Amino acid sequence: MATPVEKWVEEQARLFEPKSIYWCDGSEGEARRLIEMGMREEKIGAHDIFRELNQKNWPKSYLHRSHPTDVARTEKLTFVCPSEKDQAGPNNNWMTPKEAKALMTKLSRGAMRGKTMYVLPYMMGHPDSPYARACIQITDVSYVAVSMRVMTRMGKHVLDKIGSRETFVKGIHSVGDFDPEKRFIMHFPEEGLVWSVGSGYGGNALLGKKCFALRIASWLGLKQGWLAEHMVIMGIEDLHGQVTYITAAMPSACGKTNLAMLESALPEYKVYTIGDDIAWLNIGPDGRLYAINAEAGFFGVAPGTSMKSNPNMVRTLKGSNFYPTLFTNVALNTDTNEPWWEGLDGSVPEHLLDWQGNPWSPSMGTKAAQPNSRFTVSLYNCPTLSKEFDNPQGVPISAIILGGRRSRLIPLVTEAFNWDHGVFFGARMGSETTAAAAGKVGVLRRDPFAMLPFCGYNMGDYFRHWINMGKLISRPPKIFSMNAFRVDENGKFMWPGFGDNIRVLKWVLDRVHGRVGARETPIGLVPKVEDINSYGLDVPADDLKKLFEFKPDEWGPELEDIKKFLDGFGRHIPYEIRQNYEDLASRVRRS
Ligand code: OXD
Ligand code: MN
Repeated sequence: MATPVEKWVEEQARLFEPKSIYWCDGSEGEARRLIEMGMREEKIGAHDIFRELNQKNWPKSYLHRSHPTDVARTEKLTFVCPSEKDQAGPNNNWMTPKEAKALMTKLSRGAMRGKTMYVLPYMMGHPDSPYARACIQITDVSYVAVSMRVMTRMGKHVLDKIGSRETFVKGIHSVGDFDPEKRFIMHFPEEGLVWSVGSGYGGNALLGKKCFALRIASWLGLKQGWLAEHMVIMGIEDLHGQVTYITAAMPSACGKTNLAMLESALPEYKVYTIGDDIAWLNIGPDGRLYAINAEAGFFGVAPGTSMKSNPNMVRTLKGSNFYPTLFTNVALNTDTNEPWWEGLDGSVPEHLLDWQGNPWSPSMGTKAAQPNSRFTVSLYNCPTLSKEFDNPQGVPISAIILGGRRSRLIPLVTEAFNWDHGVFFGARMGSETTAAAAGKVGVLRRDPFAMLPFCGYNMGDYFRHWINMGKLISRPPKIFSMNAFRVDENGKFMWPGFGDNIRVLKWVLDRVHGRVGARETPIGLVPKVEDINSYGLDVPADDLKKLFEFKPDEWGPELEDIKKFLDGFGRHIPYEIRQNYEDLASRVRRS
């Protein structure tokens, strides 16, 4: 008798009408076959799906060029569709589930004619973890099938795990004809279903990632008492040999991946990577907060990645891979058949094709690599991978860092007075925009907990959920805000960032373990300058002081803006957040 998964797949096949159905087993041989097919049989426009790159310098690496209109997440076309609009909140686009399904059915009918429908059984989280989820995605493009194999734990074992259960997570994906007018990413949280048509871009097409592990999972977390967060997970070994685990939330393209695998500027400190994008946080048997990485790969921004900014990522990409590594929309050095992007080490190669495959030279004034060009690479290839990565229980979290890109105002690091104050830090978080999402670059956007594009329900209720979680965790992590992007009067960054960020993390650890005091300001606790390890640091003493400066006049407009933003959630904003706002406003007034 057909299993629930088989029945569901047959139902999809009746709608999409593919020429064949291929069930992926997640094996290495299969990934090779899919890549071969992508190099020979499938195309997007004029381009093959995959092009083999220089295997000597970039083992198992392939280039993928997307449809030119399909280069980033499209938030305007992303909908969360619970039964009631109020459940989705002002932070999400919403349609009734009935309307959304009718639209998607229309767009999906016959959309795989002449194509293969790939069936991908995969886990988010380690298969033995009590927190992991078994999922099935269908797709009509080998690029997505291979990417999912890198980014998740894919294999036949998932089918055994689901067995006769009806409750697996469902993902329906078709690239359609890439028409942006017919592109929609729909979420049905009540059914654990994502339905995405018209885009092959990672955030829209690898449905285990943003769509399930953040939007749908955050909804599940609300119902079940856990948190699905847009966070790095890392361990930091201090000079005493003690490893402390932290998570950090930052909006897209704010250096989150660099932080996750930072090469420490302080030789007695070492960083171990567990994840760079998605943390699932559950209260463990001992009442502490435990984090697992829902993913098994990195889907990182290529431009700016270099031996200076992130040497461990360059090592990850160039390492001898077990899994394939995919480069999407980077430029190509035609002399050496190597990938290239702005910011990579060395000089600009002489003969380059841009991300769309056209001859390129610096005089053209355009970027050779698409600014949101990406790499997809296995975490198992990462030299700093923590030995706890595969621990099904996850790691206990001692600190949560909330970061962002703010040229003024926000100190390099600030500790919250308590959990609720920390949740307020998260609620008022903002960042200047980058190229990771379609839209204007460089404007301030409030992005609470870096979850605005990813929270699958009303964000006011999300703040309430965070406040409530604090009451349930017996030893809650300390909460900090961080901003490595403050500039001086001349617009120059005052903090070197990258490997020097370990100095900030060291202070965080010192606070967690009660080793140093702090200076109280109206916005929270900041370091005493002498407690920041400045051995070998190239920052003038005056700038160091300025990095922790609180300027009351700058906070007037900021407070107004925060109020306007929070008011948008109306009665959903918890009392504790309003109170923290009032307290901050009165401390600023008195200062
Ligand atoms: C990502 C994002 O791709 O946040 O991780 O946009
Ligand atoms: Mn992200």
